[in-house]
Amino acid sequence: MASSQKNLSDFSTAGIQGMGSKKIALVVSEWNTEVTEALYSGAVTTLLQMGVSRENIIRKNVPGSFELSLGAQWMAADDTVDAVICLGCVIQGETRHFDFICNAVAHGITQVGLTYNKPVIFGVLTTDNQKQAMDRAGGKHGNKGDEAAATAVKMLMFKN
Ligand code: DLZ
Repeated sequence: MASSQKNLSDFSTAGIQGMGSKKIALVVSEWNTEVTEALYSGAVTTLLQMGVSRENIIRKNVPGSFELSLGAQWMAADDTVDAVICLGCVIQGETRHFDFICNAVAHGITQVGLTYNKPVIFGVLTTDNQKQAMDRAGGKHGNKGDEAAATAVKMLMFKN
């Protein structure tokens, strides 16, 4: 289903418990900051709503989405971190850079989760333009940051 047909901020919190002791790392890309700051804001709000303590939410920035995988790996290697949320926004340009970055970050983030056996969440928007991104960063299609945070929590519930 396309994200235009599902509001990204529409999810159930039923049955969520035990998040007070969980430590969540957010790795945030500095490219397209208007979008990634909105994703970050949504993710933090959702984590707090789901019972994660403010002091257990940590943030690290990386220069661009390509660096999210390594940033996530450094966070996942910390035994005190229970889950990592990667937030980025890759917007289609005139060159094939878009494809290389999207493929690399999707593959890299997947690998980190499997290697460290903990949730490493793909909160990365891959859009044709800025408007599509803003529509998914708190706009008419909700907020990918909210969805990424809820996904991290649901995966932690699955594991426990
Ligand atoms: C170079 C680049 C380009 C063209 N576009 C984006 C983008 O839309 N979103 C993003 O997060 N990063 C972009 N980058 C930067 C790369 O992710 C990376 O930081 C640089 O290529 C340096 O490795």
